[in-house]
Amino acid sequence: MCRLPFTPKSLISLSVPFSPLPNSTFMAFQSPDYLNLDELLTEEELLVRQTVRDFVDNEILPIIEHAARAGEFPLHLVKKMAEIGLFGINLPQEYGGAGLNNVCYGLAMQELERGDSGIRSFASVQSSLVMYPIYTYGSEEQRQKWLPKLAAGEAIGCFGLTEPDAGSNPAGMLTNAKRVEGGFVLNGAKMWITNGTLADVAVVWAKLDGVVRGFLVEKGMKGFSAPEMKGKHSLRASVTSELVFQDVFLPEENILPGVEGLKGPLGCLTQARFGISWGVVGAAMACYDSSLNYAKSRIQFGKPIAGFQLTQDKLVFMLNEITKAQMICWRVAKIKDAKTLRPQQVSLVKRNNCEMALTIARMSREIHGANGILDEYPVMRHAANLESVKTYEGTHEMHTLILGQDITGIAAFE
Ligand code: TGC
Ligand code: FAD
Repeated sequence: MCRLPFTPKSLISLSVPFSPLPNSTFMAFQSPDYLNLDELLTEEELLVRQTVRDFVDNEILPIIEHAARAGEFPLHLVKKMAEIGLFGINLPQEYGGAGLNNVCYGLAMQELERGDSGIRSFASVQSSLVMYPIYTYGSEEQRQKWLPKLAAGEAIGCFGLTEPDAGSNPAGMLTNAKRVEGGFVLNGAKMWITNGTLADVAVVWAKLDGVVRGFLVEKGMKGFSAPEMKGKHSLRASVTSELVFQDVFLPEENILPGVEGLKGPLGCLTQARFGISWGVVGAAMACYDSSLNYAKSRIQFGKPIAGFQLTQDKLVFMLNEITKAQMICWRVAKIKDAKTLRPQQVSLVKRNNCEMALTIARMSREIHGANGILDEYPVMRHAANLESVKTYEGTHEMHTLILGQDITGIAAFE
């Protein structure tokens, strides 16, 4: 049964462990829609967006600055996100997903990231990087064991691809598995893994006889640890971890049987990059909304700064870029729903939209002047977060090279 949409009222009564900040961003959010793009959305899609928008207003915005300042992921949100169906939105209902289309998935990510990139990251990883590979490459037993729990927020997952010496080039990974009686022994380390310390199950990519394979590593397995990485200035409300494997024994049933080679993890990245492309539009919208309100109320030289041509130039640039980003997101979702999407098309949107959102966040900080560095406004948090979002799931340069290869036929990675 599809749980989206929920009744927003039911959420208002839920308690929050962080005390809410009096936040100027709490002014009712005005979603920019200059070209009436809402006319392209179905009633169901609009309802999903409104549902997640209400969730962000009621549950995320009141506590997010505290969480980011404390450097803590607000764990109490996991069950609530599950209650409104945010995990596995576009996966089949038989395993606990919401069975909705990719426009719904994108709009949900957009709204979540209007709240915070770290919260969207949690949902992206759970849905696209953990539930997706278990659904797509897993055995029926693996699906039954993990998908309903992950959808319900009763289990948390993470995705381990990046290593200390293999970031943009995952083919260079050193983590390896060896066959032993009854299963495999895993050795190696992963780094920069979202949700790692929290995870009950880690989807880990390692070489078996020189070929990349996916393994399910479970919390508590002997020889497996997941220390949290500290000291981030970005995505502070998200847990980022190392994964360390020292002779970890994995039973035979913990290998993902349905895929071999780098196309396994890269196929998951296509799903997550799609969600990110929408997500960053939400962060950009938050910055634009705050900038417009601020510019209209901040008086200098006897008039609102919104009345200066240089400020208007910035605001128009923001609106223009957001409008283009909304349009390419919608189009890519339609191609994805038609099942004709090529990964390179996702690279175009991820590359464009991350760059767009980061530029807008920086510009928004300028419009807010000194106030822009305060956590009374969301812009510095978004700007800092977007530095990570532009880097993970393939850096801007990697997506340039993917597209360069696609249009010229010549690879320029090496
Ligand atoms: P290459 O030879 O190009 O490809 C190997 C095989 O994979 C296929 N393939 C894809 N399949 C599905 N989706 C994609 N996006 C695909 N890209 C490639 C390809 O057709 C081939 O298949 P086959 O059948 O011929 O074997 O591989 P390469 O080693 O040359 O690598 C290419 C490159 C550099 C583009 C790739 O390695 C890459 O994308 N690097 C960037 C690494 C990256 O994005 N890492 C992300 C880590 S996870 C993360 O950041 C999560 S953050 C989560 C959060 O908090 O939100
Ligand atoms: P490098 O690959 O070392 O690149 C450094 C610089 O060199 C970049 O600018 C890059 O574009 C450039 N460069 C590299 N190669 C080339 C080339 N051939 N041509 C031109 N320029 C090049 N990974 C996971 O597996 N799971 C996760 O859950 C996860 N979560 C993350 C969360 C956060 C907060 C962050 C910051 C990262 C996360 N990552 C995760 C890792 C992320 O995917 C990598 O950081 C990213 O792929 C880049 O790798 P790197 O940092 O090693 O940079």
